[in-house]
Amino acid sequence: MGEMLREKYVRQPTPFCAGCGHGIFMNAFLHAADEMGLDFRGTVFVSGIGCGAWVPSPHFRADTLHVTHGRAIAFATGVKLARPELNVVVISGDGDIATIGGNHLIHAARRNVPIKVFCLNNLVYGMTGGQVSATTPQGDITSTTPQGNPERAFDLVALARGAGAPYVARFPVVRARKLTKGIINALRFDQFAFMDVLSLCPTQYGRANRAKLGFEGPSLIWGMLEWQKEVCVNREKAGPEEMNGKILIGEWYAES
Ligand SMILES: Cc1ncc(C[n+]2csc(CCOP(=O)(O)OP(=O)(O)O)c2C)c(N)n1
Repeated sequence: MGEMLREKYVRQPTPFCAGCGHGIFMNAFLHAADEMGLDFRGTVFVSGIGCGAWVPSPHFRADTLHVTHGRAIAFATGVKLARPELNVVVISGDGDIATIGGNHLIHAARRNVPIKVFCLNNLVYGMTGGQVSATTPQGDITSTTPQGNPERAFDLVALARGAGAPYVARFPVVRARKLTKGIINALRFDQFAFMDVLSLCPTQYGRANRAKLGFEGPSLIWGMLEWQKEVCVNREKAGPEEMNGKILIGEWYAES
């Protein structure tokens, strides 16, 4: 992160592991905020518990609410109801937003609560030891599924769209410029906006799945970034054959 951005928006050094995708998201978010002139004094950031929840709180020089695991969207809804003039932005992990807190996500989408939700999806519960999450792909190894996850994973874009979210996006951290532009679009959107941010957890998910998924290269982190590039395809450019077995990225606006 540039010196200028750090001085302007960040209070203290972050605790993220080397190669953590949440750090890449944080950098993209602050670039987006600076580019669009997001008013940090008129914005409240809400997060639950987990490594992803640490992105805004205690780091951002803004009002931040660090709340119970799984309840970030519920608190954010309360803030928006009480102070509708504030921008309310939720930044938290996939465990927080889509697993223990999944019910709040679908109802906020259904109600079209005008808040912005960024789900930092690293496919596991990173902070507490790499347990299986509702977004862990079937067959992948975690500390609680050492022989492979027997369950299907949520497709968070399909879930949020199905629940009625008028703006849904998905971007991987390896595509930092696309991610930054998407963050600007989400923050400018005047209704409920949801982004599935494909983050990376080298420490928990990466080490456990290195052999299975072939994270090759000079380092594990390099291998994971290359893997993101390979599996993600732009929803607007890909033909039906290119989409097979891939993760679609881009933006989905509901027909109004
Ligand atoms: C009610 C409750 N259940 C469980 C926990 C323990 N806990 C803290 S963070 C966390 C998982 C975090 O995973 P995620 O939200 O995906 O964030 P990450 O650390 O991967 O960024 C769990 C299970 C808790 N703090 N509170």
